[in-house]
Amino acid sequence: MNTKIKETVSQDILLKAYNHMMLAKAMADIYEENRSVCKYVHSTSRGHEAIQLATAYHLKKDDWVSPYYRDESLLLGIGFQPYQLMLQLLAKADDPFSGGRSYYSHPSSKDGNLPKIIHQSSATGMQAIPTTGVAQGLKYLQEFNLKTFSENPVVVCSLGDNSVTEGEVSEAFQFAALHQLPIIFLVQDNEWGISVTKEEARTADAYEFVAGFTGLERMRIDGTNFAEAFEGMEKAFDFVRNEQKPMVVCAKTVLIGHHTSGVRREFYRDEEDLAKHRAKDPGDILRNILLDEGFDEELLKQITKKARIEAEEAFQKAQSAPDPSPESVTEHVFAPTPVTEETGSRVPADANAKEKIVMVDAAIHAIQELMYKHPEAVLYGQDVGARIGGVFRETVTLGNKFGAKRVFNTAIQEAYIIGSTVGMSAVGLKPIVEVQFADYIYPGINQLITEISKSCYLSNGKYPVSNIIRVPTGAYGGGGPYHSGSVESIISNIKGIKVAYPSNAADFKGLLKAAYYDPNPVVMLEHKGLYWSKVPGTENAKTVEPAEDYILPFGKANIIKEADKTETEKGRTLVIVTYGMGVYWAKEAAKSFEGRVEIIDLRTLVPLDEKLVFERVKLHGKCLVLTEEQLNNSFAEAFAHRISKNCFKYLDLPVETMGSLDLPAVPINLILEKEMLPNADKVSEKIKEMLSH
Ligand SMILES: Cc1ncc(C[n+]2csc(CCOP(=O)(O)OP(=O)(O)O)c2C)c(N)n1
Ligand SMILES: [Mg+2]
Repeated sequence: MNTKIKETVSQDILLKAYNHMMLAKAMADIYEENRSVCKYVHSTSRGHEAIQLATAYHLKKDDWVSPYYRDESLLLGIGFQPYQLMLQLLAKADDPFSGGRSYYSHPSSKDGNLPKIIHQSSATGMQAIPTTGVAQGLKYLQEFNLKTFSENPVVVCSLGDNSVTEGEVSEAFQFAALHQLPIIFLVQDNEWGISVTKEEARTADAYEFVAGFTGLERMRIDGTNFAEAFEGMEKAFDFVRNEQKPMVVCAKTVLIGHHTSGVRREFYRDEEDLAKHRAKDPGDILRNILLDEGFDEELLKQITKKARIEAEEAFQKAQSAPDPSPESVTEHVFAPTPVTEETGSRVPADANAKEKIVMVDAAIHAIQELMYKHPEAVLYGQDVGARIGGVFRETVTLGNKFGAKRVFNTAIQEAYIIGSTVGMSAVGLKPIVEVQFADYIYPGINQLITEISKSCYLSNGKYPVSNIIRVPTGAYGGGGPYHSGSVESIISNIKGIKVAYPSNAADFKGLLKAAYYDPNPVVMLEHKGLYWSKVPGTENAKTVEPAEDYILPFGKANIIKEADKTETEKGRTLVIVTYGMGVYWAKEAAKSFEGRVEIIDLRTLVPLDEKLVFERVKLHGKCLVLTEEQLNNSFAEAFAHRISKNCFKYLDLPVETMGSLDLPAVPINLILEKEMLPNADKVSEKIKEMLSH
């Protein structure tokens, strides 16, 4: 008898684990025996069962967990039924996680009785930042008493050994350590990353690797021995739950199954390696523990038999479950927003409000009003804190007003800044974050595409990510190649993200309010040249400040300047469709063509007010789409094509486009910059050419 085990792990738990292990094994066997039925790629947990169950049994309903794609045992352990998991295996309509959209063991759950699970992508390591964002959010909820928990919640982020070498994982470790977040990073180390060996991938395992992250506790566990793993995880959970501090648990496991159903072990593993791994089968180890504990061999046989029957029945039932309907394919790209109408006072009646404000102040005032009203609003990014209030002073005064817990600086970690909003949003907070320059959004684009944009769709509507990502953008006179770029084509090409591009203070304030109440992710592109109307010709970016209640829905373009009706009737007018700085170039250029130019400011690029644009293009028969971006393969070109297709019969000319020269960057020299970018004169030339047809 192993008294040590008896003291710490009850026999009930040992038996429960054996049941679950046999169930996981039976499921894996059945999938292998039915490869033609299980046609979608899947991984199983064979070899990893012990550490996964040991983790699962410590998770409580207020906890959060991000299971890895190999974590089916963890899912069984927290209470999902084989039938539910198999619905995802076979991509059926009732798959509780994704409605038949994602792979096996890619869960997301809001079930009130179980630990919560945010959307899980397949990108190895990329879950570390969103999951750390959950821990960041839970800490904030508790600090501000926005939610009370009977026990401190714990977050678990499950990772494979090979995913730890991804750069983003270090951003998560860094943030969790620095802010002392209640998270366990569970690394399941089977020493393989598909066919890449540990020798090819790393100089140290996760335990050694994290030694330099001061404040990140660490522990090693034999993840194949359930009793040891249970004891270890008990310590880890106790520590994180009570101390509210982060920890890395490095659990050694073996890989007994295939990497996936498609990438099979015999492709890259020899018998010697397989035998070494099989010798530590967690099922066999637990069986021996149970026999040591005095359990009857016959009982263990019965458990195995029962598990097989249960798994077979679930598999039969799952096969006959209905497939998703074809129409469901377009559901849940976005969650519905409550903001659909322009409401409130854009131009308040009182005299004081008559003074015009610059766009950057509209941003600050809008955020301030929101933060006073909503304690769940949090603002963070590089240099946005009280000390400087943003390198463009675009958050100035906010740090002092709301304190360092609600407005704070981060390290230079664009992936973390953007990706953490997934977790913050999941726990009910509203993160407003900032990337310092559009040119530096690229390290964060992975999170935007891989995690944020797909979360609502692949969780079948359960986890839309509600955030605002502020991105100062565009050229403003000698800013140079890494501080003048535009990114709207890249951002608006990501499905599942909304994109605003305001051109003046009033629009900015109204759109920021709409973004706040929108349950979906929003990128606010904020032109640096318009922030203070310092660039000549942009004075009209200043407006009277709308009242606090003013809100401007996305997807409503604005006719900034109308053409003369009589000129239009004669077929002598054109419409310029533009946004951001383009609005001011167009306005200036239009001055030389009195009554003959209409200007539409799109205000948001996603959603896009195609209806208004098509209507006006049909009326004028001539259209120029004007952008600051390099033109080839741009948003502007794509939109011009859609305008052509929809308005073809009404056009006098092909839809024209104008943008920057197709160069890799905006050069710093002012002469070169001017040569590259559009301006009012260039637009004027274009108008002349188009109107002369
Ligand atoms: C970002 C990313 N790159 C590559 C892949 C393809 N891929 C899937 S699993 C895997 C190996 C992961 O190894 P590890 O994290 O150790 O997990 P294990 O399969 O060993 O449990 C790779 C490279 C991916 N899913 N995501
Ligand atoms: Mg591995």
